[in-house]
Amino acid sequence: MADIDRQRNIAFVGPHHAGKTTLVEAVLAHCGAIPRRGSVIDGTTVCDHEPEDIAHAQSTTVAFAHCNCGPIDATIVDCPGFIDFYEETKMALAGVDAAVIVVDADPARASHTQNLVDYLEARKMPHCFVVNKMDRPGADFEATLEALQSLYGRHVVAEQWPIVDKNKQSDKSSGFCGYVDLADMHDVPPDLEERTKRAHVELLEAMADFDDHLMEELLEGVEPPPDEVERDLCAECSHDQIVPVLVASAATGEGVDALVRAIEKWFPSPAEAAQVDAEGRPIAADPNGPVIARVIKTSIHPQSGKLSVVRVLSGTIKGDATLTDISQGGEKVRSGGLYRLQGKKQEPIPEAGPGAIVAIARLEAVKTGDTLTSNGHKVLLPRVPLSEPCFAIAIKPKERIDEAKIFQMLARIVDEDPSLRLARAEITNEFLLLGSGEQHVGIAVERLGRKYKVEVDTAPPEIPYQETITSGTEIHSRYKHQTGGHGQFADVWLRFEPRERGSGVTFEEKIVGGVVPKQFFPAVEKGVRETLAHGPSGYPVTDLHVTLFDGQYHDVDSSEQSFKTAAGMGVRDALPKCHPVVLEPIAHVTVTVPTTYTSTVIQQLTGKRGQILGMNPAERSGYDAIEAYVPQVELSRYITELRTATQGLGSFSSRHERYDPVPGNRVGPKAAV
Ligand SMILES: Nc1nc2c(ncn2[C@@H]2O[C@H](COP(=O)(O)OP(=O)(O)OP(=O)(O)O)[C@@H](O)[C@H]2O)c(=O)[nH]1
Ligand SMILES: [Mg+2]
Repeated sequence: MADIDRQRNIAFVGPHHAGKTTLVEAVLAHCGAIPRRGSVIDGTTVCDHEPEDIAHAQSTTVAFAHCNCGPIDATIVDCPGFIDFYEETKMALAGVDAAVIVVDADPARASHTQNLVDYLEARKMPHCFVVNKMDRPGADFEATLEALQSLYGRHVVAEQWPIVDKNKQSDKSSGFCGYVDLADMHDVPPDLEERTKRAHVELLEAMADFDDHLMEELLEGVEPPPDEVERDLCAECSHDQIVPVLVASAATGEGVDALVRAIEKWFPSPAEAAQVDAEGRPIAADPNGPVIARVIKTSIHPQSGKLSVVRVLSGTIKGDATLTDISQGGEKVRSGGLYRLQGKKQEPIPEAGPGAIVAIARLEAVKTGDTLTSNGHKVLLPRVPLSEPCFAIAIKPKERIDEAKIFQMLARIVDEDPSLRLARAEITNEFLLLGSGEQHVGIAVERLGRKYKVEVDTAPPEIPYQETITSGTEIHSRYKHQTGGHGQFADVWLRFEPRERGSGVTFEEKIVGGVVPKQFFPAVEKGVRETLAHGPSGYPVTDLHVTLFDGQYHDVDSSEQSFKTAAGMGVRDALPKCHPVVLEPIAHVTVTVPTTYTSTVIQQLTGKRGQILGMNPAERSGYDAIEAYVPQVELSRYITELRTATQGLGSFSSRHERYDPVPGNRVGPKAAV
């Protein structure tokens, strides 16, 4: 068998805590890649190796492992299930040829995989389900299977049926002790004969939808020979026609042997999995062709530097290769070593051919998602569509250290994870870290502390309130100060008028007869504008027109400074007389949810003082897009609340729309905020 035919690249994906990392551990142990299984709780697994994974007893980033399953050389990508890390999972999926979706044996959680299934189906990526935690009391395979089928269609079909030993049932165990293979139907326990027979027929019927010969056999009542069933199953699974459902307990290891066989038989090798470039042109998996590789993950070690995990599509990369980063304008980059990853362990290898997932050291300019080629070969791979960040925190250094330094360190954290973003907030000028959720940015801040010893305080971003006036006034302001020699004198009359919302501050002078000399106009304007930066409640004042229309000066004592001071005093006097109000930013929000959650979301938005603009079927079928105006202050934790209310399936985007007066002027003065 050629090298490439022996390879399998599989992602383990699925909802948070379904047991992916534990199952990968069980597969590695079963295949002899590790001497014994570690545990997530003890922080001893191959894949949850980052300190943040261990601290939280969950995966916080994708991890890579490999093992030999019989003749097969499998690279397994263990993806984090927590929804905040979904963007990373999408990047990693761009490097594999098939996915194992691990789910809990609990029908109520079946819908948690909706996003993933839609994503895989849209890419026609072969996948199977593993119903895990079958050892748990109350584990319900049949109900879980039904839930999966009703959500994802009848081509999702059981390939195994769990065997439960009633004598082994306890308050700690369901008694799960094995499975019936529904393709070959060997050794069926008598009490399962009837149920598994039905399941066997369901499997064949689902497969027959894609196989005329099998359909004929079924119609004629002929039982197809087991090897034909096996062959069809492989063909249909590897073409993403059939989605087999398996059973397992990652905790006991039961079912892991069958999963390993499934990986070997049902999933395509890199040679069979079609790859295309950004223009849809096929890429041949040719070891002697030009190198074409995609960066699917970046990690940065403060001492040893950058490690870029790439999936090679074509060509052979050597340990000291010079590559071209097509995504970075053709920059030449030199490999600082080639490794295969077993969790955190880096195993040096001399070269990597098509189909390989390998780590390349010290490609400093290279980012996740980039296309690397040899000899400037101009091919660009399709970009993975990442969602815009929907959660932000403000970052403040704990100690008074250089902000530029923190920015630099954070930029390295963002370099590792392209779904994070750094920004400077308008108006408040705060330093923001944006990401896919509270945990996503929280873990990034933990990483910053650990890797670069930078401690920062975090807080919800300040709301950029503003103030405005609702009525006008005229004010007389005189500044006069006598100190020994030179005095200071300025006298101004200012008119204040409200302006349309969003029109900002305008200033004009209407001085007649030179009562205030021209050279002092800019000083008056400066005094006005500077003082308007902090209104009666402390927020910037906007949407008003100020006119300098009269005044007096003194030949000797008047100066720019005295006019500036007089103008500032005038503003301070005038504003409280103009019925000032606080303005809050209002966002235009679009929430996308499965239609079953539409009314829940509308209620939620209304509770947030939202004004519903309408709802329409979203681009994605079965989903609604609800549009509303919502005060920004109500949105700071909205993504978390939305996900809680929609089993993680809701998402939203928002943009600044306008400023509105805060009802009842309920916002406290800035100093108290
Ligand atoms: N009883 C039982 N517990 C399991 C099984 N598989 C995993 N667990 C436990 O479930 C918890 C979550 O397991 P993980 O392997 O971390 O799950 P995961 O899917 O990798 O979680 P994330 O990466 O955080 O999404 C751990 O406490 C495991 O010990 C199983 O088959 N049976
Ligand atoms: Mg995990």
